[in-house]
Amino acid sequence: MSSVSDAAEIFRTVMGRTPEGEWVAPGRVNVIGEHTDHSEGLALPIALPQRVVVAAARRDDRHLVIHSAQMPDDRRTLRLDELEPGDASSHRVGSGADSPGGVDGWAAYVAGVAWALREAGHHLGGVDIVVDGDVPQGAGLSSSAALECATALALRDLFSLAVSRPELVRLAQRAENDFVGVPCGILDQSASLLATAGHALLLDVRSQTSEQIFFDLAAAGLTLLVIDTRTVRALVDGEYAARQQACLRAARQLGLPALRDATLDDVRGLADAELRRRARHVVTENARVAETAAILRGGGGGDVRAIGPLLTASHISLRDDFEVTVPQLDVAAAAAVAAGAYGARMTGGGFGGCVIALVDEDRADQVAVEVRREFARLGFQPPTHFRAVPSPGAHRIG
Ligand code: GAF
Repeated sequence: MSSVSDAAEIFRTVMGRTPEGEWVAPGRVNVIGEHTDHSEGLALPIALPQRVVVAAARRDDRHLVIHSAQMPDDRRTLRLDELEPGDASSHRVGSGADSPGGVDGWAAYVAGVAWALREAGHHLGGVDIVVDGDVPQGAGLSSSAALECATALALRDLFSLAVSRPELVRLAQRAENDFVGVPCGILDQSASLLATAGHALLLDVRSQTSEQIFFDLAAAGLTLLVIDTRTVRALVDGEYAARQQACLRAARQLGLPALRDATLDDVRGLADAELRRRARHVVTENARVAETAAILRGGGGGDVRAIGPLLTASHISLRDDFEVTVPQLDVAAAAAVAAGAYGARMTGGGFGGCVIALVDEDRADQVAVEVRREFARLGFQPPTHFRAVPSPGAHRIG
């Protein structure tokens, strides 16, 4: 994979001119608050240093030309005015080598943002876009949201659109929900556009407000280890939607607007055992986010290590109540804790992807080695790891 700083150079090569600018948007890990966003709840993500970069320049016509450094043979040329969700072939220009496919796969995330902006009444023109990046794909680190958010910021700046970041968050989510067809909540786009360096973003989905909470693990001699189990995950396979629907159903049966409003007493009153488990996860997870935020703000005597047990409790709840883990995630979390992590949990939508572990900085590599050893013992493919440093949200770099 090429370095993200190559995007402008690739643009010059493939588009034959200089881009007007470059914009980056990060992937994320969610520290805690999983599967709460679709119940109007709380979440606490950080932005990662891994990011998507978009180099772009306006065109004289109304075409959207998109090239990906990762998929160089898959350049798309689309008609801006004909972008519509659901019909992958209708917006192609011609049928030559320039337009080998409709808006499916990676290009739909870019085209979807243009569509969502257009639908919201913003005036766009044609644009050449080159996409590059180093957010691992399919690892639950929000490479898709990063692509949407970098595109959104680029289009806003290029066409001087009067649209705030919170509006861009909603438009990027709309692109994913209604154009790409993935029923995600608003967590990932919020993290990518609203997070700031050195902070975790406390997101309150109901009130659509957020708070930057100082998150300086290094000062406490700690680090957040990300262990990529390299198990495939996809939100499109129906399990995500099934969980979302279960939460809506549980809220409806309780006569509440959303599970955000439920108490554990309410949950006990649900007749169906599976719905009870799903709802219990959401209710307890929201409480864990609030507790984590209080500790990080200094309410726990200032010791960040105190969030460890909350992370582990979150994982257990996602495993037993929400049932979105897979053996690799469970093994990685348990092995990290056994190796000395203060707490560990899966992060993201689940069904594969990554685990985060709160560890002493000087133990981090050893914890990774021990997780790897446990994977080898069980015949799982070797995991990879890196340290998550709370990084800036989407911004222009050139
Ligand atoms: C995925 C979704 F895209 C988010 O909206 C969120 O629901 C997350 O899974 C689970 O917390 O990343």
